[in-house]
Parts: sequence; C-alpha cells; structure tokens
Amino acid sequence: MNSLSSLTGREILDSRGRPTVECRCVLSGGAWALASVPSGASTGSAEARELRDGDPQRYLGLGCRTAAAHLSGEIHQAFAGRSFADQRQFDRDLIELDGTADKSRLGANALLAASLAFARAVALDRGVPLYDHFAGLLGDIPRQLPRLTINLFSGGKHAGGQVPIQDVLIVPSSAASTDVALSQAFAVYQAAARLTLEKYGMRALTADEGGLAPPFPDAESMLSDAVAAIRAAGLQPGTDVALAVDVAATHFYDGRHYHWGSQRLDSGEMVQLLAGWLDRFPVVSIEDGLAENDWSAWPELCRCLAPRALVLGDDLLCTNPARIRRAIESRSATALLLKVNQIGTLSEAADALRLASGAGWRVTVSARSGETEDNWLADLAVGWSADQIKVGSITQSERLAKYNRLLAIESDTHLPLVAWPAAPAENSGFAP
Ligand code: 2PG
Ligand code: MG
Repeated sequence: MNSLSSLTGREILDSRGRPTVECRCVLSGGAWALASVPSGASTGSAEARELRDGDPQRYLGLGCRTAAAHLSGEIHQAFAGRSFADQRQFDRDLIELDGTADKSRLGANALLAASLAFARAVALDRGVPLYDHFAGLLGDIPRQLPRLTINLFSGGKHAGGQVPIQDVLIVPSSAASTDVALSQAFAVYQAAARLTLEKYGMRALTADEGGLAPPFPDAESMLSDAVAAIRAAGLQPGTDVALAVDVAATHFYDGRHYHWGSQRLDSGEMVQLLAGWLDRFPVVSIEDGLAENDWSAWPELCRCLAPRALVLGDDLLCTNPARIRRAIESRSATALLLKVNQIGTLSEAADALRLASGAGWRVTVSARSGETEDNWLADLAVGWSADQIKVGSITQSERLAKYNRLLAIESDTHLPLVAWPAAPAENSGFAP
C-alpha cells in the first residue's frame, strides 16, 4: 500500500446544524478521500466519547475545533509517512495513540473520521468500490442488500417528547428490491402526512430524522396510525409492510420505573405491554424495549418477543463487544443495532458484527439522528451484508444520500435484497 501522506481535520455541520468532524486522508500515490462522522441525541452511556470544545459562547459548547485540530496535529504527526498493513493496524494505532478506554482524549469523533477516511482512500487507491473494500475488511464479499427500516413517526428525544417512544418505522417486508421498498415508503409517507393533517389538524411537522411528529395522544396511536397509513397507501399491513419500533426506553427509565404517560411501569409490566403490541399490530422488531442497564429484565423481554419480533439492542449494546458478549451469554437480545460511532473505529465495529453474527443474531446497520451528507453507511451495510439498515425518513438529504447510494449499488451489483427473518404475517399474532 502507498504510505499515508496527510490527515487533515475540519469542523463541519451536521443535519441539526451542530458541529461534527470531517477528515481528509491523502495517500502518497495521490489517492485522497473525505469522510465525516454522525452524532446521536439519544446516546447510550457506554458509547465512546465525542470530543466537544465546551465553549458555551460557541455552538452551546458543542464545537469540534479541538477534535479537528487533533486530526491535523497530533494524529497527522504520528501517522504521516507511515505505511499500514491493513485497516486493523491503522485503527489499533489510533486507539493506542488516544490511550483512553473511551477515546475521550483525542475524541471518538476524530478517531472515527480518520478510520473512515483512511478506508475510503485505500479503496480509491485499490480502485474498488467502497462496499467491496468494506467486505474485504471481514475477509468476505457483499452477499446481499439490507432490508430498509424507514422512520415514519417520531417521538421521544427526537421530537420534543410528546410520546415516550422514539420511532415507529415501516419495513417493506415483501418488496423484492430497494427500488420497490422506497416507492412503497413514499406511498405510506404521503398517506401518513394526509392522515396527520386530517386527524391532528396540522401540517406534517417533522422530527430530527424526518419522521412525522404530530401530537399523538399516546404511543399506541403511533402504531394504529401507521397501520392506517399503510392501508391508505393500498398496501397490506403485516404482509407488504410491517412495523418496527425504537422504544428507546433508557430515556424514560428512572432506575426503577418506566414513565409511561401518567403511569409508572416496572420492568415486567413494560415487557407485557410490548408483548401485547405483537398481538395487535404488525410489529416485527422492537429496539431498546428496556433501558440500557435493566439487564436483569432483558432475558424475559427476549422470551416474550422472540421469535415473533427481533429483540434489537441499541443503547443496551453500544456496538461494544464486551456488552454484546454479555447479552449473548444472558440471552438478552436477538439482534444488534450497529452504529460505528458508538465504538469509534471500523475494526472494533467489525468485531462487534462478527460476535453478533456468530451468535446467530440479525444485524441492523444504523445512522444517527445527527447525520451528514456523507453516504459511507450504505457501502458499509452492503459490504458487511447487514440484514437491515436504519437511516431515518425519506425526506431529508442527509438521509437520501444513503438511500440514493443504495439505489446505485443495487443497480450496479444486482445483489438480492435480504429476506425478512420470517414472513411477518405467519409469524406474528397480528391478523391483517
Ligand atoms: C437511535 C438513533 C437513530 P440517536 O436511537 O437508534 O434513530 O438515535 O442517533 O439519537 O441515538
Ligand atoms: Mg435506538
């Protein structure tokens, strides 16, 4: 491989107008690439730490000038002129240079920007598509395209908290291609926007990821409105289009109780509430149904939901191999939500993916609520043959960058779209 000539960091803005980090990586042969990193709002406490400037006079302390300066300064100094055997060596050296367990010294945002920009520059240098290069990091080839899970309705931290849960997503479960899945998502989204206007008397206001966010009276209205929108779009709920939910329960848990409207639910009651949804709605995946540290209740959640729905861990797992191992051993989940910036380097995210797949879990590659127009996530989901991808809604360009890239990859590769784990209509108690 050509040696690395330079790394340069820059502060740029994400889809919420908040600073984030972009890195430019130049190789000695002339190949160069940019990559930028996303940022969450409903973050898990075990996530690697973004470095923020903390100056209250500027972007409420959220500036990323220090992280960007580390890229152009210390990281560049340590890496320029060197050759790396592979991505793993590059990432290992980044982690060693930082020297902290949570990447807080140089910043997980700086480290991930470097890790991604290096991968993209090497792919360009090799003359291969980024998805092929990502697959090569696992010693694999791309085998399938991920099934889309698309944000329709939003609540929780992404929508001002009008309902406790964060997202109701649609899953075009029988679509044979990304192209068809997106056209179905458009039809359902339009129907949902009309329904919002009729039922709540307001234009379609959207949340951080473009999901519609009317004043739902409760979480179950989000599910029944989603079913109504699927029907109004001329599609069959549960057969053509199923539902996924990100409960994001960490964010309404006080350590003992879940604050559910005016109710206080204990863990067992929360599990029963979610299990009841599977009988009444075509829900095929439940993410963070319990809080990230409510470990003792997760096995019960798994027993009650699986195999009818995926039990997907986000805050619970934080793309962290140690937490994933614990969840596998305690049978606490059946699927991993993989967010590369939760762990901070590509190689560690690859380790997380290997662990989860090795346990027979499904994997959803996910964007963050604060995104940029960069589209590497689509290549990652294809290269790592993820089962699902979660990008957000279909109305904002930082989301469309990923969907459009998936469309391009689909037409270039003709890879098959992965089947949903089981036909939802057969598998769930929900009668369409
Ligand atoms: C999530 C993500 C994306 P955030 O909880 O799954 O929807 O949100 O990036 O705010 O953590
Ligand atoms: Mg989540």
